[in-house]
Amino acid sequence: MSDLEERTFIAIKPDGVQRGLIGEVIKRFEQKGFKLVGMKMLQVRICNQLSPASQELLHNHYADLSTKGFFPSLIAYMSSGPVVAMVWEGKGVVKTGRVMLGATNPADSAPGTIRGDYCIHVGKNVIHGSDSVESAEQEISLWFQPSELVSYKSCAFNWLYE
Ligand code: DAT
Ligand code: MG
Repeated sequence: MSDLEERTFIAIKPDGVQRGLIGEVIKRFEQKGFKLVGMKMLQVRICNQLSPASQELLHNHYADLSTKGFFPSLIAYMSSGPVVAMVWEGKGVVKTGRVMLGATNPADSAPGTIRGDYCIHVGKNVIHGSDSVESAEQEISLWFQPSELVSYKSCAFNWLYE
């Protein structure tokens, strides 16, 4: 796979959706030049067999944090409303995406980053982004079926890359 086809998993968390930040987040990634290749809105409902996603999804997604004291509240927060799950593609999108998000704790996030500009508390930090190419691949396969992702050449490609 070409390095221009690197992909990351970005999710607007329930607070980001409720606070009307979906468009702002998409705008920032679009205007940077990254390409949207998958997107869906879903609510992870705990203890609801009929839901499109289950508690298991969040437990897998945050498996590395399962021993942390804040884990139960993190799962409750992430399932408290709809999230917008997206896959963005482009050269260096994983690392650059993390820079665009800002530090995990908004108190430490630089102004100009999404968390730096739009939130205050670590428990309501608006957005998720994969922290490595490997975790991006794992998270994308957790949240999306291969058939839900698209491949296409952006008409802006030649104006973004050389
Ligand atoms: P990030 O989301 O920047 O990758 P992470 O993977 O370490 O950060 O943690 C995942 C989420 O868990 C984070 O976005 C918010 C929550 N979280 C992390 N540390 C926390 C803490 N000390 N208290 C409360 N929530 C925390
Ligand atoms: Mg993380």
